[in-house]
Amino acid sequence: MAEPSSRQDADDRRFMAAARRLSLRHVGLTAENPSVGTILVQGTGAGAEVVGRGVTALGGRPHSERVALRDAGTAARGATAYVTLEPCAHQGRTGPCANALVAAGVTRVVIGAADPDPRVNGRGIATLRGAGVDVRELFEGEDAGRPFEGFLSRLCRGRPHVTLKMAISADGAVGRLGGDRVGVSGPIANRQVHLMRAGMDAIMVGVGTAIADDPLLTCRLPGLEARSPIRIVVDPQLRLPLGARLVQTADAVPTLIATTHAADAAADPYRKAGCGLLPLEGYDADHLRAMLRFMPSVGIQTVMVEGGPALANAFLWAGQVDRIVALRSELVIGELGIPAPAGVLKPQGFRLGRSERFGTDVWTEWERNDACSPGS
Ligand code: AOF
Ligand code: ZN
Repeated sequence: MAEPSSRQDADDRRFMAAARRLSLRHVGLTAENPSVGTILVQGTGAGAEVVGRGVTALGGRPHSERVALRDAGTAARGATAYVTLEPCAHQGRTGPCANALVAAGVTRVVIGAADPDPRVNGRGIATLRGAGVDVRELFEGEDAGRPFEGFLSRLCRGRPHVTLKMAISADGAVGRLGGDRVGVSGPIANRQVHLMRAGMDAIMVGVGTAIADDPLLTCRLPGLEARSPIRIVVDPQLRLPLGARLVQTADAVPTLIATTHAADAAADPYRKAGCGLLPLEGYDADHLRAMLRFMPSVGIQTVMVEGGPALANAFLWAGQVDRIVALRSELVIGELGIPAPAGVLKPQGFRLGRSERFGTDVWTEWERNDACSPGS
């Protein structure tokens, strides 16, 4: 394979970035399948023309390549395909995408990430190369695997991708003891949190937070209400009141309770109210890991842990956090402040990722050092 010229390299990065943006449209809406983007381009440089676009369809099928090929029709012949994940090589409900690209006459394929699915895992690339297609593996960039990090985590670690989000006051607190709920972060940052919720399969809180705050944990952005993720309350001893808003709205928004009493009669009233029960053997690191390993079987590949500090600490201790989102506000809570976990204030084993300002709050992301790689 020849090294790409600098003109070609610039085209490749430009169109891969475009394919990645396109793939974001269906994040969280393709079931266990990753949301992939494909862009078909004729020509290069100033003469480059996009002739087809595709994103993995709602529910996960058809795959993005097929959507893009259909969009392009005969214009796919001689085109370059930019695909954010290695085209598949297996006979699923539709034929392999690698073969479909070859059959359509695509002559060059630029791939944004390897597919660790054992049915693919390099076979898509081998099929393309075997048919004489020029393949470039462009497995780089901060965000290469981000649109399908849940899928990568399921395959590489056998558990969902876990984001721990905590809002922290200027004096290092996450709330106030006793009294009323304090809004640590402001309205602009809170809307970003709702947007993040919309892209998650599940959102999780500990029972202490569920009792203290009586939260709804839904996405309440106009037009995105239907994107509320599954809500999970970690409640080993079933302390969540049946009158809690989470239980009361379980018919409308899927709600799971992770408890050691999942199979007991004590869980029946929750079941009757529409909650699902997740088996949890206990509250130590091994039990949390086992709970997470169970989640992909119920369609959960991404989880946001929203607190409180006890659950956050349990996840950090168990080494089950992939991204920390620390939201620092200017609020001062004072002496009744509940201290933020040290592992969130000074993350160990994480590197600094994105940082943004929303209103007066600073949103900082930390990425696990040994994150699942899109190139493996
Ligand atoms: C692609 N393009 O847009 C996506 C792919 O059950 P199936 O047959 O739909 O296959 C699911 C697997 O296909 C999934 O685990 C992942 O490896 C790949 N997803 N592949 O060529 C796509 N979404
Ligand atoms: Zn495919």
